[in-house]
Amino acid sequence: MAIEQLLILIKPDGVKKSLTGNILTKLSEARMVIIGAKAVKVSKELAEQHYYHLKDKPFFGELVDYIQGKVYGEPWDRVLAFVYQGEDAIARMRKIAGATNPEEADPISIRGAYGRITTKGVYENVVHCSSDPKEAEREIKLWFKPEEIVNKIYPTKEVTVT
Ligand code: DAT
Repeated sequence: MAIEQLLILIKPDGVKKSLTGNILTKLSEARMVIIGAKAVKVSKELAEQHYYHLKDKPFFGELVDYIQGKVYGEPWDRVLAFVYQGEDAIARMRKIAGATNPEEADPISIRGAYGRITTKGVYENVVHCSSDPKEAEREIKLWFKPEEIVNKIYPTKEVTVT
């Protein structure tokens, strides 16, 4: 089994709804190690780079505004960013996060429990969760400087959580 790292973002809707504690509790069920954590006021450039793969979608502009927290304004216009590490971390964390569409997500997943679709059709799905190892590597580099990551043990050594 592979030791993986991934980026998790608690998006501005999660911050505004005071869901940080609930989300971290649900994620902790996977027994992963947090190796990076910070609050980020997201620039347009960072938002566009993060969602570059969706740039041709009709909802791209709204998505960029959403991750920047523009609809919420101060003091909710920020995300909480985490790098988690653990065995099969990506698949396991995506299961806890739930499907991208909050209306299709398992009701006990984070997105199923707390997400919604706005009247403009944007999925406000509370968290971002890297989808595969390549994306995870790109996203971690985009959101974190190397010195902000603690004990980066990649890809061979296992971390034991007791
Ligand atoms: P994920 O975040 O599950 O990896 P993604 O990268 O394809 O999914 O999508 C990024 C975000 O874009 C997602 O969190 C919500 C939004 N989104 C995706 N598909 C959408 C759609 N069809 N309509 C509205 N928003 C969508």
